[in-house]
Amino acid sequence: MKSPHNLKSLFLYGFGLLMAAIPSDLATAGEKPNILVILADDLGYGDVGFTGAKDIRTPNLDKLAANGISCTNAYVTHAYCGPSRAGLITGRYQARFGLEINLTNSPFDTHSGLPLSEKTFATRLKKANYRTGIIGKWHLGAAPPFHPNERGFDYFYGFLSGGHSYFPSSVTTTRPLTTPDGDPIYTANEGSDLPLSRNNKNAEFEEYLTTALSKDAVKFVKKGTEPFCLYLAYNAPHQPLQAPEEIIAKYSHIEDKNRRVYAAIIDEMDCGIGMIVAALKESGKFENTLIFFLSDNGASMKYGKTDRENYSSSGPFRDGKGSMREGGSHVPYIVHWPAKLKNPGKFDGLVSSLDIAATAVALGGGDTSGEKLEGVNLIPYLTGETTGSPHSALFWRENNGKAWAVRTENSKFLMQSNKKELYDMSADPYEKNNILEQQPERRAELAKLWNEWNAGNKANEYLQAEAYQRARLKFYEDLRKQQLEKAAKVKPLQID
Ligand SMILES: [Ca+2]
Repeated sequence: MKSPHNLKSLFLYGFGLLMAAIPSDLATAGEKPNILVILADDLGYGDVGFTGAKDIRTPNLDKLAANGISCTNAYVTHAYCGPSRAGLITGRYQARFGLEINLTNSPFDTHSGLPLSEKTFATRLKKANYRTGIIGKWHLGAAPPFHPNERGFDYFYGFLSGGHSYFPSSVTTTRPLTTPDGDPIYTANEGSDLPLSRNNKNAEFEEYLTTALSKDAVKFVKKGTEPFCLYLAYNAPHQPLQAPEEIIAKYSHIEDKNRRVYAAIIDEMDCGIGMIVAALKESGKFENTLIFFLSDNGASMKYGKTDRENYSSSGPFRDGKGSMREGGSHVPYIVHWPAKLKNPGKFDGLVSSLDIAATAVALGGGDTSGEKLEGVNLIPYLTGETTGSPHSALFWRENNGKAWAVRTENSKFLMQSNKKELYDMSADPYEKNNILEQQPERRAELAKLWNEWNAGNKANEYLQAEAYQRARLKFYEDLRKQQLEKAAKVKPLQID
């Protein structure tokens, strides 16, 4: 800032300093915004109206995008579920605390969950008297110490595992370990057919899951007058491909049967979001509720192949879930807050899922103790008060660096399947022309940024859920075999 040269500017300068000294939370004293974070699961970049979908209808999301800010260069911190959620909920790169895999869904594994050294944004806001809730998918450890109620959430309705079936009829309380043919079942989604929970108890589950979650969110946002923070983590449109017949019928114009169901799953999520918006309006809370909407990773498709696992679309981007290319982590991202974001539009600076915690904690006057938040309060950027990009660079690292990426506003350098790629993101945002050989200086600059970032990271400390479950089932199988062998050797008992 230049120093003032006359009396008038001195006055303005002094006034500016005074204003700058007032924390943003005091500026809205008594009116802290409600925070609503809506997370979709495996939603493809191109599968909502506001990012270009023509065959899937999302009028409620499109309205939020049109009346809020649609961030066009927004990313999650990992190209698949668990680590992405760990980054989002803590506001810190998950490699800082060694979490680079999907955690086990086992309620008996007290060693696998979001590290207790980390604080969630709910923990931080709860200290500022927010009423906090999570509805939907947790996926950050299923054993008691990691339960959402222990991680800053006053309220929980949903499931602890990485996925869930959509219809109540799929729920079972028996846990088959083999198929009817006797093949062992090793599934990463163990828990997907368990009953839903409300806090620590089994809860009702009587209708299509997305609708049940939306209705519960409606109740949550309507309740009370204190500020709330709700993390609504839909499992939609993650597999399994299940949707109500009457919604699927709305998509008869889609030829592909699977995409028709996929469209219906998204449709039902959009309807739910419409219900929640209506509830916020009815209770007079809509104006001062800051809504984020994004997906936890890109479109679910078989990596490196063109066939799409759930018939989702990454829009213009290459690849999908799991990839270091744009389709893996470049996500639809809305920020909507009528009270403050008065000029709707698009924002093209680099935005991260890490920014949700930073923004919420800054606005809510939340607790900032403990590990440092790595995101940025987006609001000054979105109002235009601050110009430029919230981040100069964003980083990715998978499985101790077997794949990695760094993106600046103009460039991206990545490695996966042992191949490196370099792109000019200004001229080539869809990563079509690898310029690795032509631009060694650009490559060196990006490598330097990534190495500096990575110096603060830890090696992954956890076992991938599927590997963990396979080992666990084998452990029980082996014990069982030993016991059967032992039993076979026991001589018939004779009493006298
Ligand atoms: Ca996901």
